[in-house]
Amino acid sequence: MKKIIVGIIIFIIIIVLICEFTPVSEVLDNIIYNNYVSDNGWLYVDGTSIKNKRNKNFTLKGVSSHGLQWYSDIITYDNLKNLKESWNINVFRIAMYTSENGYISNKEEIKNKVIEIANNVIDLDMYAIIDWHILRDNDPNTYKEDSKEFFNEISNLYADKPNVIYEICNEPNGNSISWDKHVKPYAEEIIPIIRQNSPKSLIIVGTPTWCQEVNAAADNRLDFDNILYSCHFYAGTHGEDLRKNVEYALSKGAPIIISEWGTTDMTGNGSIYTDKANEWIDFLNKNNLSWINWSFSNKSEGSAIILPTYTLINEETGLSNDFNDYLTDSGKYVKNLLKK
Ligand code: IDC
Repeated sequence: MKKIIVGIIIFIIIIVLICEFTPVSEVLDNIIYNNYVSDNGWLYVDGTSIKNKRNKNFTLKGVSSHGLQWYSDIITYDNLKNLKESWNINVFRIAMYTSENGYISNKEEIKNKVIEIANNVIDLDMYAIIDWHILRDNDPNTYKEDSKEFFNEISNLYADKPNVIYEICNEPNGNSISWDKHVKPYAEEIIPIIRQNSPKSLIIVGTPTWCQEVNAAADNRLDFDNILYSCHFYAGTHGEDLRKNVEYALSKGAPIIISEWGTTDMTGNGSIYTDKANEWIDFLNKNNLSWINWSFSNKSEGSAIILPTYTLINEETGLSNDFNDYLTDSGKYVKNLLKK
């Protein structure tokens, strides 16, 4: 009896201490509900915020795959479960490159990888972003017909899954590619196809100049609900100017998501910029922006989360099979952010 009373008192003290720092409703919410799809359901956009099915603000935080054509082997069910349990991610982004030997040149195999990973993410009760990862192909209209076909099939497959979020063009880029003339018209064709199958799904739309022109999107918004415009940054390259663009977009009422960011410069390689990344993270926290880090891969490059020495056959070699034992500087930094 005595033990129970002491236990209750300690519990109350802990709750009171937590409440000192966070609004009570938020604390209660975190105790009662989980941070995953079962308790948050279909997400929707309200003003510039993402909200859950209980109409509370919701933040997606997680990591992105590298190109599926190169680094999909390590995206196993066990590793995704590990990311959920030891990193607290609630979203995993599936980066399906269109060019560079990606989807366009190997449709069936790459599509099957997307489906396999998405199914695992869904089984694990997390959100999955299916990313049509344009990059070297500059203009989302380059493979527009393929995009229509792909999103029609995928949104039909996942029509009743609140887990799945569609990102319809990673990073439009190139001097001649503009929001008004290229990206917006493309989005106006793709969004209705997805929504016809899955009316409530969240859709992320990339902005020109590798997702830096959120201001252009904010000045000429899409006429659909539940759209997020994406901003991407690499801490070593992008700073105050890009944050100003985001602030401008938010001030105009455009909802923003950081669907990709890296701790390095924009090449994805080299050392990590901790101080500059910290400035960004403060900014994201202040504005309650959702983010996804690049990349969950073991490629030998600074932005990769895992060292190249990690492989899946370690059980046979007697070495650890837990990727947490092979984190790069970037991996350690990002894990720490997610654990907070
Ligand atoms: C980079 C990868 C690199 C790969 C290259 C292919 O890190 O290993 O060789 O793509 O083109 C982006 C892109 C993302 C880039 C990343 C780093 O969305 O695909 O990945 N980056 O350059 N935008 C800004 C940076």
